[in-house]
Amino acid sequence: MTGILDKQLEPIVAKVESGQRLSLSDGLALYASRDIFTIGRLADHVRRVRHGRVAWYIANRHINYTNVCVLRCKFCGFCRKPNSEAADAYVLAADQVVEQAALGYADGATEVHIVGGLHPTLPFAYYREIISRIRTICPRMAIKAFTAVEIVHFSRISKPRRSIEQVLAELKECGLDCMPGGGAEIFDDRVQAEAFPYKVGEHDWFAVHRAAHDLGIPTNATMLYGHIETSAQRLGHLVKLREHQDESLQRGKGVFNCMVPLSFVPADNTDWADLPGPSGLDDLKTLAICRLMLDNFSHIKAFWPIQTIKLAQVALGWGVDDFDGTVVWYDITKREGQGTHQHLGTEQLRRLICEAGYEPLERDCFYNAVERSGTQWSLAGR
Ligand code: V47
Repeated sequence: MTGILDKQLEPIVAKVESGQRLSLSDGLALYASRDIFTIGRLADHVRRVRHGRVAWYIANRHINYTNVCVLRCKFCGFCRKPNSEAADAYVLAADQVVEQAALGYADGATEVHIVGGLHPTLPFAYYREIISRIRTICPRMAIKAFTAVEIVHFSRISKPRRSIEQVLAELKECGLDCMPGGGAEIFDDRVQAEAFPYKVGEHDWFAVHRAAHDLGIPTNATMLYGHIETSAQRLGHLVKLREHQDESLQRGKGVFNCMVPLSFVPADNTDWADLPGPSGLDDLKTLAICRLMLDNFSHIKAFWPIQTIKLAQVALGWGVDDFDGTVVWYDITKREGQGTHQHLGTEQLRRLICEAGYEPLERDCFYNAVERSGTQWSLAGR
């Protein structure tokens, strides 16, 4: 690569070009550098080697079954206290969850993404029921559900109490296909004590993902960045994910399908309402650094309700290969002016990807190419 303005980046560029793994201190040098265009071009180089000009997108539907949560995470504007008087606290009945999934299925969604708060009284039977009924009514739709934090909660509230492995095995038996990456936040004790002291930390998060991978359930990974954490803490987080992925790849069952960096969105009703979120440049740099550090992850996702549509478009040139998704309804974060209805049609997604200079390719939950005609779809070549 020519035209590197920051000479400190030259050895890092050489390492990436020769396929060598970057160290945590290489990551720190990338964060410290103001030569963001070299970082972007380098991440784009790695992305092109893996995916050419293809940008994946998915027809999916999110369902957030409750915003009632026993946790109090500083960044979270979604949760409502148990027994809260808040008019907008809600719990969807199993029928409502299944109905929303069925609407998505009829509309051609290939994946449903189900997560919610840690509700104090919903029994484990509720979660089993929604997965089993969706499996029966929507046989071809992938069910991606429950973060590691919810899985630990289910293990604690189930009667008789179940281990993490038992919870996952039962949910898999009911029809769970895949798990999202939420709840990871930042793997650092100091940040956890300050920002999410009551949530499970890295030990349990990894224990759940290890157990899922051993059962052949693929999962995603996330990092919530741009609040109180340092660059070194972000990089520590990425290195831990990379090490876990090495182990999972070696065991040869389930792995992390993709990395979803989540840009902190200050939310009105929280302690952190006045904390500034990361700048657009920090977003791009972080997405690029995820691509460069996570050399054993196939996919880096821009989730547009969090990254914004325009940044997700630009991010396709900064290491991102996955522009997720049709979404339809999302309650966890709301950027200015957005309500819970957060929807892009598949034609809009294709247009946005083309406008950014990439080739749109629809995928299913497992990154198989999808051929679509309206609401009808099949896997390419099958
Ligand atoms: O775990 C909460 C984050 C996550 C805020 O796996 C916030 O494909 C920014 O994990 N600002 C849930 N982020 C969402 C999530 C996710 C989303 C899309 C796709 C996938 C996937 C996973 O949202 C939480 C937390 O880290 N979050 N509050 C906030 N104010």
